[in-house]
Amino acid sequence: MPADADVNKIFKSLSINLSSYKGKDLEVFSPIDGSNIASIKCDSEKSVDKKISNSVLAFNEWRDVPAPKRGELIRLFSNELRNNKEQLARLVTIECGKILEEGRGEVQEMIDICDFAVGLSRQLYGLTIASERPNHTMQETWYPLGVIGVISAFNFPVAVWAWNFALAIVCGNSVIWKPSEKTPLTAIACHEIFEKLCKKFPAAPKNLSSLIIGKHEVGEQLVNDRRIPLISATGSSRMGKIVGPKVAQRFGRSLLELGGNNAVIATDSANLDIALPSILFGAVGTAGQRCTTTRRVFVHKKIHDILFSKLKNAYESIGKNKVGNPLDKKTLVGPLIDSASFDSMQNALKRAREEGGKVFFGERMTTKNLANGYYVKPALVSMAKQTAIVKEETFAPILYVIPYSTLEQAMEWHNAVPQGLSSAIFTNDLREAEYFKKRSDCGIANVNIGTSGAEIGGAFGGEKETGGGRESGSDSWKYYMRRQTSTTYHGTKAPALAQGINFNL
Ligand code: UN1
Repeated sequence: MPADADVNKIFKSLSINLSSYKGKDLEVFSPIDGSNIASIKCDSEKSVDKKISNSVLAFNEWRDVPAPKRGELIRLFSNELRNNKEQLARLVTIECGKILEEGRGEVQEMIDICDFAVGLSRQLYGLTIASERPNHTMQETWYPLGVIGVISAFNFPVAVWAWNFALAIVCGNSVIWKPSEKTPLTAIACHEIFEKLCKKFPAAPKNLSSLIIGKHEVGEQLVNDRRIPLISATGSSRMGKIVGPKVAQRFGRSLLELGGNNAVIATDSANLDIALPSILFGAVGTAGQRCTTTRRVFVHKKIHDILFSKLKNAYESIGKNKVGNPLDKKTLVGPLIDSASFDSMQNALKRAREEGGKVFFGERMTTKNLANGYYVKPALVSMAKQTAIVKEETFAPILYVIPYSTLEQAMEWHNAVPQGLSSAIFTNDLREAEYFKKRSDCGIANVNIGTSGAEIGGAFGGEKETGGGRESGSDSWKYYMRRQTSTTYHGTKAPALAQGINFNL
């Protein structure tokens, strides 16, 4: 079926009428075959402004709805996601090109964070703190923040939004979402499913969720608007370097989840049956377009040749049989998002060769009937050392493999990149594992598990140019609330002053 007919069928089965979104501003293409799947209207400066005002009104009502009731709305939303998992997964695949199995994983990630948020809605705990003064009660309470702006990227078009959305909503906020201009359709689908639900949920105010479609200008408008106390943005470090300071300038908060240049260290005690599949999924899964993708492997020189030859065999067979239409069951690697992404991959491989690397595979493949899709054989690059190109994040399936002699040296190379998102060690040696966790400068440090595919229960994010934000599980919900300390006096005489200060007439 042509991709646009497939998209129309999905929206029909979701009972979503796309007509109010149709327009001439934004052409949406499927990376599967480069075909045009929709023409969409963009928001104007005026309509964005109106949506922000409406979102403030929604917040003013929603903040007073009891948190467990807010959780009930998210529980109903997760039911809708469960019921429509297959259609949504297919839409994710058609719009961003990841294989259907990973499209399903993405929808599952939304369901999981909704479940987490439902439980959280009864656990937004504060503290009671011992006061130094008699008859004083000191408390710390969390209150909702306001309108939360979410800017999401094409590679996880709905899951990362859901991490922010589900938590922000149970915390009592309203949300404005600006999805990537490459993936507006999945955003429209999720937003509309939520909208329909809100209409049947009397406690939900109008415009609890708002969607803004457009290019970077509309994103910038959100970033600069003082009515939005938190901007949560996912994308490149280049984007984060613009967003972070702009939000800070108006004393807003930002939650940034930016680039990664994630590495694996394979020590001489590594179990290769564990290391090999983990490195492969991390490096070629989602066609190398995850922020957690494995981009560098430091291999102990004793096992370098054997691991490299196993990797090479695996890459060869993936390149031969497993790259293709992401809707086909046997495919493991779908297309790159677009031609610009292909060009940046080829450019990186050229630089890798110039810097002394030996490049295997990485070339474009033409796939029957999909001539306008950018399909590549994932590239494997043997490097003697970590050169300049290895330190850059190229958002494509390129894996640099570098031998090392001591773990200290590998650790130093590991940390010598601007980004600090995810990392992993493969070892059977407890001391090496603990040393690695202590020294890795990343937000995520795994042992005998690859760099990508984190569960929602942990806090997700990283240090340095990854932006420092933490989304999803653990106590990330605190980003979406403001903390208030309150001391109450319940004595009968004039209250004592703190620090024992006397101030008597
Ligand atoms: C991203 O690429 O922006 O850990 C998010 C993972 C996924 C999320 C990736 N759960 O790979």
